Amino acid sequence: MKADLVFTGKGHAGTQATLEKEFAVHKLHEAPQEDAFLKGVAGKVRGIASFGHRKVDGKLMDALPKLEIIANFGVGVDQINLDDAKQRNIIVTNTPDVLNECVADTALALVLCTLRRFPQSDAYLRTGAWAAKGPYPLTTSLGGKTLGILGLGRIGEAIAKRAMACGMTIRYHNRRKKDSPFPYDADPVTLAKNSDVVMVVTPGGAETKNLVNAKVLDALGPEGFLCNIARGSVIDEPVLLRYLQEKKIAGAGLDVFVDEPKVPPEFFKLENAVLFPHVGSATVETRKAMGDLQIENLRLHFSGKPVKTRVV
Ligand code: 8YV
Repeated sequence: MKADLVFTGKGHAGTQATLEKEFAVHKLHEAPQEDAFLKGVAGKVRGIASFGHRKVDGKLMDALPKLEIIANFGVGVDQINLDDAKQRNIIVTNTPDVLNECVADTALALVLCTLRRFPQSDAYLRTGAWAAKGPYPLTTSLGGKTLGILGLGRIGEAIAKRAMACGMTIRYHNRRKKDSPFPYDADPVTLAKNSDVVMVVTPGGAETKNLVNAKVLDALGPEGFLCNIARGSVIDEPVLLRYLQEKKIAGAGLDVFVDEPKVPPEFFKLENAVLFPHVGSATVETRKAMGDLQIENLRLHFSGKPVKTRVV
């Protein structure tokens, strides 16, 4: 007998195809009427495979009283209410580590593109400006600059390694000081003050909401750059937009936004921002590895074994 699973969104095609072969899958995101859908499957669903931004909260958990496990596609689990899961003894898994290198590659690309303005210089050539106006204006080097990592975990360490290869110096802030060779700053404002580029790598969720606010951007200053590979919610987005418009910081490189895939169109007009459509982990290899880990956790759980990467 196949165990019954709910998908919360459209996600990685190969992963979803495998899950559909091995489990009896019910697609919440395709239901014309969520309440009726949930009532129809409530008696049998034992697992959720979470894809995308759909909230998985106590209300959804209570609508599925036989729920045992929520397996997330992704390392970030901010769309899942972990306290609600814990209270109900529901296991939550994620997909850590397999995406570290790819996300760190994207983070370094953001730094390179933001400081060196490579996307803008590509557009300069394509629109004929090189021939018409002469060379692209000079930009600024990575070498000799300080990268302040806000959230030095495994992804942050992989970013540090790459940035050091470009001649950057590393410092960091975490809630707790780590056993790390890099200098520690006690709060985000001090980190921003001591850095040329701040890279946000914290988890999302309530605890980090608007952690990067006007005070942090003031400390970064008009020569400073901000990059975000974490979650849009960590930065006060309207404040960041204003600081970029008014050139109160030098520039920003953003892979994540508050209300994805919607990005405030005012960002599109900025010459001093580089915008990626949340491609941090988006390679064929890494997305397959993430899906394989999500599937493995579900297989292990439903064959009575402990899961591999448990969050709660
Ligand atoms: C993915 C991510 O974009 O792992 C995460 O937390 O943000 C990314 O790797 C996302 O999970 C795909 O839906």
